[in-house]
Parts: sequence; C-alpha cells; structure tokens
Amino acid sequence: MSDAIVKQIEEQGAEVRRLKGDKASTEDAKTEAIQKLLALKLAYKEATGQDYVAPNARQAKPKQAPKQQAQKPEVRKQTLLGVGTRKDDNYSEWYSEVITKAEMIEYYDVSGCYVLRPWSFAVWESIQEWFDSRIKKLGVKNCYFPMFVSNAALEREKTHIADFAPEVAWVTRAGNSEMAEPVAIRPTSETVMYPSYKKWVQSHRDLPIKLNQWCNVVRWEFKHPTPFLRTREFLWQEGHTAYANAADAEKEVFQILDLYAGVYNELLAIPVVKGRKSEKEKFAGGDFTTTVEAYVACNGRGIQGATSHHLGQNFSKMFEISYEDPSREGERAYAWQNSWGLSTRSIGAMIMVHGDDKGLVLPPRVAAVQVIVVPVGFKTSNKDSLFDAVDKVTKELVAGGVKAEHDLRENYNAGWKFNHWELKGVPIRFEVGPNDLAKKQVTAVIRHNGEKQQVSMDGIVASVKTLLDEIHTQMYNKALAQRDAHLKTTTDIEEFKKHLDEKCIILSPFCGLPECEEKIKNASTREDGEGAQMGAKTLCIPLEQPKQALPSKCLFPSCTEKAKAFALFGRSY
Ligand code: 86X
Repeated sequence: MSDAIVKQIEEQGAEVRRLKGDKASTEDAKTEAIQKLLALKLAYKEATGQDYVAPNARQAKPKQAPKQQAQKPEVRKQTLLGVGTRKDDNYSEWYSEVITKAEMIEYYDVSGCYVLRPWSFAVWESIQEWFDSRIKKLGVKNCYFPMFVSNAALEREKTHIADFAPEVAWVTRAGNSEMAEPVAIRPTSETVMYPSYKKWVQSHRDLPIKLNQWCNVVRWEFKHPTPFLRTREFLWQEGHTAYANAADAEKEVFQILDLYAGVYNELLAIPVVKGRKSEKEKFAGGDFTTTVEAYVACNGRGIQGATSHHLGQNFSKMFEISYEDPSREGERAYAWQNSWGLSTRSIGAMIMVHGDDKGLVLPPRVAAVQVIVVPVGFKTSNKDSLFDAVDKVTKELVAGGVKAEHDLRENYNAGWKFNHWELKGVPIRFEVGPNDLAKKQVTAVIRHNGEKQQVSMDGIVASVKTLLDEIHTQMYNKALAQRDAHLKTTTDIEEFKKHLDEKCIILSPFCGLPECEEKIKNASTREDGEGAQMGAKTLCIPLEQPKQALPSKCLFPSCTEKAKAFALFGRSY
C-alpha cells in the first residue's frame, strides 16, 4: 500500500515542480497540485506513521524518531501483551495496535473493509439501543430497503451524482455472465427510498413519513482507509423524513441533532460542538446541514460526529414527492424533507479520544464489560472460598443490571489478567484477595486514571452504579478540558496558522463565502517537507456563538465581506 502511495507522491511531486517552473500555469493550478501532493503525503503518514521524506533528502537529514525509539525498551513490542507504541509517539501505529490487540477489529483481505468483533460491535449495539429508543419516541419507525440501486434510480439525483460517482461500487456480473443492467450498491439511500415515498404520498394526510434504517453502505474511496474512521463499507443509521410544512421539518433537524450530541456526551463521553456547516461544507443536495463536531487531541483534528440535514424541497421536486395543495387548487405541494445519519465512525472517535498508552479506555455506558472481577492470591490461600466469593459478587452485579464478568482462568496469573483487561479498556477491575474477603470488600481499580479504592460488599450494586457514573463524568470532563485547552479564538490569520500548527481548533470571524473558505484553507496549508499539513476548513458555525462581540472583519486579510458569525476552523478527518 505505502509503495503505491510513494509512487503517486513522486509523480505528483514532479507535476508540482513542472507547474512551478511553467510561467503559463495559474496560481490556482499550482495550489491544486500542491493540495493533491499534500493529501498523498498525509495518506503516507497515515499508512506508515511517519512523514514522507524524499529519497534525495533521506541521508542528508537524520530523522529524530529512531533516537527516541532507541530509548524505549524494545522488549515491550516483542511481548504479545500490551501496546508497544505510545499514543504521543505515533498515534497511527498506536491506533492499529490498540484496535487489534483489544480485539475490536480483525483485518480482512478486501482493502478498506474490516471485521467488527464482538468487543466493538457491543459499543455499536449500545449506541443503537440508546438512539433507537429515542427516535421512536419522536414517532420514527424502522424499516429496511434493499442495498441495490438501479442505474435509473441513481441517475434521478442528477445534481450530485457527478461529485460522488467515482465512489459508487457496482455489481456488473452474476457468475460468469455480464449483467444486462448492472446495479449499484447504496452509498446512501435517498435514491433507493424516495421512489417509494412518491408512491406513498397522495394527499397531505399521508405526511409526515418518518422512517429510519440501520444498515450498511458502501463508498469505494481511494483515500487511505482507517478502521472505523474511513472504511469502504460502514454501518450507520439513516433517517429520512418528509413533512407537509417546512417548520415541522426544520424543528426535527435540531431534535435529531440534540440526540446526536447525546450519543457523544451521554454515551461516548466526548464533548461536541453543535453547529451548521458552511456553504462549502454542507451537503449540496440540501438547504442546510447541521453537525456535531468532536476534537481529537493526539493529532489536533476535528471530526464530524454525525449530520442532520434539512433537504428542503430539493429531493421532493426531483422525486415528485407531492400532493394536491388543498389551499391552491390544481397546484402541487412538495414535501419538506430531512435526512440524518450517524455511523460506526463514532467508535473510532471514542478510541482516539479516550485511549491511552495501555490501550483502549471504554466509557462505562458503552462497555461490553463494565466490571471485571479477578481473584488474586489464590495460589497461596483457599482457592475455593476465593472463587466462590468472586462468583457471588459477579452474580450480584449482573442481577443488579451491571455488565460484570469474572476471570477465573488458572492458566494466567493475576498480572497478566490486569494487563489484558486494561488493554481491553474495561472501566473497573475488582480484585478479590484473601485480605479483601476477610474485610468483606473488594479492591476496585479504575481504568481511566489508575486509581484504587476499597468497595464494601454491602450495597455493592449501588456503589458500582455510582462509580460508573462518576467515571463517565470524569472521562467527559477530561476530554472537555483537553478540547478547551486547544480551542482558541483569533481574528488574526498569522496567529490562526500558529494555533493550527499547535494542534488547535480555532474560532474566528468568517464571512461564510466558499471562495473565502478556500483561501483560508490554502493560506493554512503547509508544504515545508517536515510535516506536510492540509489546510484548515470550517468544522461548523457553532449554534452557540462566543460571548464576545463579533468583529466586523472576516478572518482572511484581503476579504472585504463583513463577518457573519464566528466559525470553528480546524484540520479535520
Ligand atoms: C450525502 C447525505 C445524507 C442520509 C447523510 O449525510 C445522512 C444520511 N444521507 C449523504 N452523500 C451522498 O449523497 C453520496 C452519494 C453518493 Cl452516490 C456517494 F457515492 C457518496 C455520497 N456521500 C454522501
């Protein structure tokens, strides 16, 4: 994989040099070529965890990394247990190690596709349960549409298909025979669902329609894939609703956005900023896009958590989802539509935000196992009574609704088990030894901060539930403090660039124009060999604006438009 990227980098590098030497080439063409080169270098970094260094620069400049690595005890990497790479040293290698060693992901022989093992799928099930029960309270019903799209249906959405066409995967053959009419695999289901919506809407009494499906989608991207964060097939929910009037539809956009914020805050313990996408970043098929944006400290990038779109009447006009307008005889009224989606990318954000040098750190509300109970010192004392106590406390926790398990394996020692369950990110470890038994207590060790405390066997279910909630809040607050330490406000483009290079996200006054956003992106692109960096884009225009007064000038120095709002900028996924 990285060999292929190297080849592309070299070709693109030659193209950049050619354009730079060509007096006839425009600034735009040069910038575009440089952006492309940077994207490739970034893909290289993601794949290898290292900056791309041109062959002729390699001997000249000895890299720092090996020096650092030499200080690290290499033995750790050799042992099967534990993460051999520190998150701060190389987050991309750290990530790969964590997701495989914690048994979240199994690699697969189709590029960009991964096995979701029970340990990660359980997180998805917790998200499903939480979100599903809440959309049902809003009157949304689940359904299932086919995964295949006919060419005819796909082409109904003429306006954006051109942008997305390169990513659409097609089934062109059955067995050995070419199909007369190849079918596409859904990249999203607007074109799959809306022909049915047209049939179902005859009168205003057929509205609203509020449907959701939990399914897979396929987008055959060529950027370097990353488990959860960028995969060719992923799981998501997609909600598609249609209303008779705009106000009802618009209200729902924000109700769903609040639920998305809830998934991040209440389940994944990740703070998010709710906002609108800029003109440049919104879904072009809709009227406006809202989003929840999270922050990943280890690489300073923003990450879009989920989106809720108001589609206006764009799709209803394309797909003729309409009824005879009761107020204007003979005229058709078109439905007002929304669509909204949250995917398994959220699990990637969770791993990136909370994971540490010991491995995964699971927020308690999505952990498949919340408490792991481990007997200690059973080689030297009465094993049976110890094992009985472990079993009893585990059963009591399970009966009380806590996801608890014990680890009674005798072929592993306690130290091995501690490492194992820490790597897997279980929020609480209960150690039960002869001493604890005598005092009718257990020793609890908290995964995210390593703290130890004694917990009495009396009322243990209630104590654990309180503890799990405390852990959730502490994890959230830690992530919030980390985010806020990297959230800057500036009106000055030079300061903006400095903050960006210090892994910050930045609030700045912005005029909202796509051309200006493009200029800010270009101005903040770095191509100085040392760590090529993509430019910043707007993550969103926060719904809740900073308290301070909005300056009248837009961030970009030569922009003559008035600032419309503070926008949140950052490098992003
Ligand atoms: C945009 C819009 C929307 C429902 C969501 O964001 C949430 C759930 N859909 C999705 N989008 C595309 O329309 C699209 C279309 C094709 Cl053909 C494609 F290959 C990729 C796409 N990616 C995003």
